[in-house]
Amino acid sequence: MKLRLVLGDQLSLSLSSLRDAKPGDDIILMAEVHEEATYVRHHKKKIAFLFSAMRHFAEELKSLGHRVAYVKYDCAQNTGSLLGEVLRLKKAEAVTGVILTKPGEYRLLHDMERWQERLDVPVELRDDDRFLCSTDRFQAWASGRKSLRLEYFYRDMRRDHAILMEGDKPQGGQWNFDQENRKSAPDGIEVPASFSIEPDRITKEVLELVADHFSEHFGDLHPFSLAVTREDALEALKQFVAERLCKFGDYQDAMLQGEPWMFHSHISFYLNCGLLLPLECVRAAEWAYSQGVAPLNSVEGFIRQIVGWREFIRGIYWLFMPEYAGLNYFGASRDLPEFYWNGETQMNCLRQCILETKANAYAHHIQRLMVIGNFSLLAGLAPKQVSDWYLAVYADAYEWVELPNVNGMVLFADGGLFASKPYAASGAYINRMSNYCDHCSYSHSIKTGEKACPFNYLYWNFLMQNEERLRGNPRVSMIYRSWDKMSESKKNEIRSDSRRFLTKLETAQ
Ligand code: FAD
Ligand code: DLZ
Ligand code: SF4
Repeated sequence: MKLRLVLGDQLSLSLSSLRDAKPGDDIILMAEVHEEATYVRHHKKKIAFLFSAMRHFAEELKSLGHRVAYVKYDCAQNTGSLLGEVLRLKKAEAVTGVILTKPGEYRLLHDMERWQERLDVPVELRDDDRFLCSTDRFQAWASGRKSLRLEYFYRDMRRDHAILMEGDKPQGGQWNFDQENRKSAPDGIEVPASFSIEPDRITKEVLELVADHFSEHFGDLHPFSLAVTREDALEALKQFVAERLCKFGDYQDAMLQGEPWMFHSHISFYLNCGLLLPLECVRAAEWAYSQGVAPLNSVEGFIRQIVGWREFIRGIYWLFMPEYAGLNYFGASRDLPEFYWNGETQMNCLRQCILETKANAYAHHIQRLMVIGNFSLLAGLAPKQVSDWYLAVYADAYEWVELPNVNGMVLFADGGLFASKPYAASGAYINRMSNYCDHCSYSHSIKTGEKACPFNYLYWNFLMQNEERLRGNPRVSMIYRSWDKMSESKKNEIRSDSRRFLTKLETAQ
């Protein structure tokens, strides 16, 4: 009898470790364990989502005739670790081998590669083939290239999988419609509600467990309305395609006060734990284009996120780990401000994005990148602290996808392995893409002084502090020409405003 372990983010019937499982022959182990639930202090909603999705998946496996050993978090015999649970089950059953699918995080893979030393039966570690690009394929694509740029990778993926293609040409005559995807949203625009579903009996039980055991963790547990089964995750995808995909492209970068979900898909939770698979989401969007349900700029934009960014980011993670986690190109070292945990800041954009994160365990891409990420970069926050925060607070966060977004895209801690320049921006960008500034006690149009938007002076301060590393970058050098033309008194104001702001940030800790 083989013991097949299924992790919390491996909830797919097509999982490689389940592929040859015959109902009745083997035993499938799923375990809610202290080690995984606390290696960062995950958002309460993230834990509830995963535990409930795991319990529902176990029920589905049982209904297909499989034998499942499911260990609940509060089971008295629970050892608290995955290996502990494998050893315990092995002791109780006549296990002749252990079959695993490689996990999505390096720390756990590193552990599992040593499990053989602790187990006296063969341990088989299979690739996770729920992605469109294997780690070997990415390595081959990357090898010998001077720079790793999404665009070329993305085109190869479109060709490889015949996605939005007409023969060997992209549909619509161009690969990328990003230029058409940068509109701000008018006040009062109607945003269709995100998918939501009432907790069932299993979810209610999990919510109680999380409230009892994880009360110290960040985030609001209630209301809880995420899908926790494949069937409902497919409904969420269907609803996005029918109701929001048509405007996804236009408003992809837009932010509005009180509208956390906008026209995004909200499927990352489901994709990353395996309830949805990437190609089915892509085909659903292609279908919408073919039926005239959504325009090409939306469909291409959405598909680029999935077959482009999502696969590319994963490739980067496995290519550069474990060194990638320790990179710190700018030597940033400031502690994470307390307001990242409670939203208590006068900066309205940050307050909004953090409070929405606390409520939903979700923020959309531009909130993560251009508000919270931009601030983390300009304020020189320590990369490890920033990435631990992102890993904890979002229900879709696993290190393979979180870390390159943080260390590469947001903090440029990798020195530009795949981004050509840091995504640094002043308050003008946030004002252009949102209405947050209308509700802020700072003014985006004032550049220095007490009333000035802190992004304005922190932006120049960041460029000044990191001049040695950035002036030679062809995409930033023009900005330094503006800096060179600035008067000395203006530069001094920027320096002293930044010092005052950053000192206050530190003393508020
Ligand atoms: P949509 O905007 O509707 O996009 C569709 C899908 O494309 C997403 O569900 C996701 O699977 C994929 N996608 C889009 N952008 C990216 C990207 N940059 N990297 C990888 N996949 C992408 N995404 C995660 O899934 N987990 C994370 O932990 C995570 N951390 C992030 C941290 C930072 C600092 C930044 C800037 C981005 C991060 N992202 C992460 C990427 C992106 O913000 C989320 O995938 C997206 O907000 C999820 O919401 P959605 O499903 O509504 O996405
Ligand atoms: C994120 C998470 C949490 C909170 N809890 C569990 C758990 O109790 N049991 C489990 O098998 N997986 C859990 N996970 C997901 C794992 O952390 C994830 O599989 C690894 O980080 C690899 O991506
Ligand atoms: Fe954010 Fe500055 Fe606008 Fe305030 S003024 S909301 S701090 S960008």
